[in-house]
Amino acid sequence: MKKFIKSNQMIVINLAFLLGGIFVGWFGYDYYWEYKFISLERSVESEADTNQDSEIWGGTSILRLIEPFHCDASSNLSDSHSCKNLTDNDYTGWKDAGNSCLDETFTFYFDQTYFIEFIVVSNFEKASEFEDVDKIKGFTITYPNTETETRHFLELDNFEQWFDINKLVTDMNFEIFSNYDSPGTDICGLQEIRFYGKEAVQTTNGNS
Ligand SMILES: [Ca+2]
Ligand SMILES: [Ca+2]
Repeated sequence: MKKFIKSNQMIVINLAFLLGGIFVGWFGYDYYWEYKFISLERSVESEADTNQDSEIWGGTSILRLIEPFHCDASSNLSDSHSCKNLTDNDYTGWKDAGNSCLDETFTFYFDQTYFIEFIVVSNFEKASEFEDVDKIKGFTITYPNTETETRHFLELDNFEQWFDINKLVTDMNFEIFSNYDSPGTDICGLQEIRFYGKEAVQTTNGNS
């Protein structure tokens, strides 16, 4: 072995440098990415802190599904088609008493004030039910405690449709002003409205 090293001294030295280089390079690369990852984590953390400070409402609470405790509808086809079906997370839905949805309203009441970020509205998901009813097209939402009104339109499909709200809400009133009219029926329906938001906790915003 000694004889081999001696006679191939240059090759052995070069080989040693080469292996050493690969070793240093490998660990250096690892260390570099670990460093990048930790820096990234820190910057995300500090950004989250900044966001929390700048949010006046809902700064400490978590975005979640908010369920209204009560609703009223201007009409419903029967007790088994009431507006309660709009928030039961099931295929059941609300159906009106035969006005093709025009001028129909429903109001949802919450147990306290929430910061509602967005709502998700679904027509009947089951194709047979979807085909059977008139569908909502244009609707306004009013917020009785603020007298604000927003205007929205549903697409004619049975996928979930999202609408930004970003308002403090204690109750919400929906009024339908246009529809997608299916031939052969005057009954209009909707499967679900889900509300996502946070508890409206006013943070001290660093002023305490
Ligand atoms: Ca439902
Ligand atoms: Ca119709």
